[in-house]
Amino acid sequence: MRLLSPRELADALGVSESSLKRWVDSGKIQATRTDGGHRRILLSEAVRFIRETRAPVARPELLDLPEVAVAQRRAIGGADRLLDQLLEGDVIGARGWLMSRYLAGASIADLCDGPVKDAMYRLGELWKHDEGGIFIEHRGTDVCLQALAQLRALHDPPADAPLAVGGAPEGDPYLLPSFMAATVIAAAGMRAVNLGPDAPLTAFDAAIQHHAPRMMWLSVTSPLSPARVRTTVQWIAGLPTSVIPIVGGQQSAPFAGAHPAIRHVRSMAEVDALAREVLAAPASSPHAPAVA
Ligand code: B12
Repeated sequence: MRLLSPRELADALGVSESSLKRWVDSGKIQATRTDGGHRRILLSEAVRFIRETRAPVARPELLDLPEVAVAQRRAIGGADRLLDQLLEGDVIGARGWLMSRYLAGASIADLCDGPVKDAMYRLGELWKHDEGGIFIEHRGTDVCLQALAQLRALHDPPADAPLAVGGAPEGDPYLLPSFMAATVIAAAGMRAVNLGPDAPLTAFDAAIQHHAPRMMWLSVTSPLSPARVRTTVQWIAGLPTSVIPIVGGQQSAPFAGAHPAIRHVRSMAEVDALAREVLAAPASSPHAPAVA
């Protein structure tokens, strides 16, 4: 991740270098020192500071966020603007829109549960009766993924952080919900391995064996037959008790109450809360199962 000098961050924020150095020396901004004793600030730390203090960013391009400058020039706009950007395939616009909201303090979970989900639902409603809709839906999905990937890249949990694996079941083509879960989990501080869409249970088995995760998420958007639900529930029941199984998504209702180990949740805010719960629990402690 990029390291900034106090001068670079000061210029980006439109403050003096001496103020910036004072904030570093008083601990408001964490910094490391080079061999020569110069202060260096991780981009993720600069972003944390901006979010927490609501500091305006005068020159976002100096933080490698030129799309935020574009969003500022366009005065960001409300949720309708995001929908327009998805409909037009405007990656720069959507990245700037989301990053601006994030810098202004919105959490990734709230952005996913709110404006991104709303825009994708509205896009689906606009295009569901049209042949061209499939193209628009795929492109809108890709624009969202690119914007979320930029937010995910700001979070780099340590190599020894607890890990979660997840994805969407075999035959389920939906990319966005599982990527959102991975992004929210990484932002909470866990490592996340996203198997993506169309992942057979054997792929989950291999990932669980390889990574020994503390959490597993299953994102169900395409309806599953009752027989598939039964098989999947049995598979979840056979997981090591050290793994918390979370199931969510538009077509996940049949999993609610299907087994005491399953945590059936509806939103990315709940995924965020569960990830933070795992991070707060000691590695060896058994996780009390709960049913929503
Ligand atoms: C993009 C899209 C597609 C794209 C997918 C591209 C891709 N690779 O991802 C394509 C074109 C492939 C597609 C295909 C189809 N689609 Co489609 N699609 C959509 C659309 C517009 C957006 C989906 C999306 O990304 N939503 C955004 C996400 C973020 O919302 P979400 O899934 O609800 O996730 C939120 C929560 O549910 C929760 N959550 C989700 N997962 C998880 C997981 C965990 C662990 C947790 C805790 C929470 C959680 O958090 C998220 C954020 O709040 C939706 C509209 C809609 N209402 O969603 C239709 C929609 C889902 N599709 C629909 C249909 C009908 C189809 C097709 C059958 C069309 C056809 N005739 O072929 C096919 C079926 C594909 C299949 N094999 O199942 C219908 C489904 C109707 C129904 N209820 O059954 C919808 C609702 C459109 C509509 N209004 O009619 N689709």
